Amino acid sequence: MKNQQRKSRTELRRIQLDGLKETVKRVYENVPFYKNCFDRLGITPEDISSLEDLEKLPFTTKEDLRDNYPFGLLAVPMKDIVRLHASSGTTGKATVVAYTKKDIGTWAGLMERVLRYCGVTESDIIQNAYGYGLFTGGLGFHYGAEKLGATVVPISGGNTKRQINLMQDLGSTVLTCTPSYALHLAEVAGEMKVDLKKLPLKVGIFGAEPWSEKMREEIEEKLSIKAFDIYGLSEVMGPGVACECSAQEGLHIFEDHFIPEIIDPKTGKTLPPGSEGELVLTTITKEGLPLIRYRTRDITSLIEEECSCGAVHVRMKKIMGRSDDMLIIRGVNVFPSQIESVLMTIDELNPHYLLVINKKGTLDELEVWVETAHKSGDLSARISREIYAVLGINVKINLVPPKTLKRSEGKAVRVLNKNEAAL
Ligand code: DLL
Repeated sequence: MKNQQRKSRTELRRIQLDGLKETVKRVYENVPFYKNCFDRLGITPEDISSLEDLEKLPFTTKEDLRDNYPFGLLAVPMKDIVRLHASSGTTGKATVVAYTKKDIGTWAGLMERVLRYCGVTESDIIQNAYGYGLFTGGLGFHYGAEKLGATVVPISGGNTKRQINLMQDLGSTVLTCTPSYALHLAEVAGEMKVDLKKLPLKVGIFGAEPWSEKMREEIEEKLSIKAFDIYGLSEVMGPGVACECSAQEGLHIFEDHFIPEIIDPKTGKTLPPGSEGELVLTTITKEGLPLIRYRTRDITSLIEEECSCGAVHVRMKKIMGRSDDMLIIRGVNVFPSQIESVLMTIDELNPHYLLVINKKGTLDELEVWVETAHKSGDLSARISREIYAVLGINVKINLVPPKTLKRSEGKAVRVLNKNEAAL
């Protein structure tokens, strides 16, 4: 087994090198932006003769995509593009991503693989509650489900009561949506007196936003399912860049299509194996919008050891958050998902929270708004103690009645920066 895996990794590295060389040549010849970047660094495609040479190549950032909006980074003529998507872009202009027919086929193949990793078969009925439209979640899952031969219910996000009625009527066995929406569905089912545990639902595939292990437990308990984590981003493909296998000890990055690296987000230097840092991805099979060393801003680390599932693809740890979502509270770096982990250990709380940043003098103060059925001063003190014990920061707790905080149908908004809101 060990030998076999080593052989497969050698084979994988060969596939990666071929794909890398081809991609570098493709962008050099077809994308003026890359030609200019390479020329400035004095590199030509011939300089790439091993995977280690990847480090010589320039990074691509979201800024670069914005500067070349909408079609400046395409490596094929527009007539070869069959589909466009766009990433939401909460700040500034959205970015547009484009796919050739072959890219759509590759993506569907990756999503079929995701579904198989999560134990989904052609006999399953997949209720796809990711948003359909410019967001990649809905159509990404849709095409993968059809390629697998499962039955897909293209309900999209929202319409929560209808989701629950259909789930009962059709007997959906798989739910795909953001983890925050899965919790909202469970809550509304409760109001409708529908016992989700009695339904045939057995698997959920959740992603598009950070979610803690505690949130997984909560979802698995409330919906009586096994919950898998899926990762992806529009620029690189959409969902289907990485996903958990049955072992659920990290997400396998599909290395036959993407080469991962971990860098120090401040210096841009590649970090030693196992270090935590920013995930950088290079696409090696894409035609329409190939990207060299794309800086995802997502913080994780790679797990180099072999996985018990037998797959050769390297794993990454669950994404804690994005470097641009990281809060710095009195010098301590905190991701919203770390606060979520603490909140979800406290039985009296509902799994709905909002972090509010306030400037007090020159220092940032963090308020944690969280829902609870029982409002008591003692509880606030306890939560704040637990957060201090785990994260070493003092926060102000604001307990609010159930159903006060806004529910999400897609990606949840977890942080409100009052300093920015006031500008
Ligand atoms: O969210 C693609 C997707 C759809 C992934 C459905 C999974 C399921 P974007 O809208 O471009 O694409 O957002 C990408 O979302 O850089 C991460 O910051 C975050 N993200 C995606 N999946 C996860 C995850 C889709 N499993 C951005 N855990 C990424 C944590 C995630 N963050």
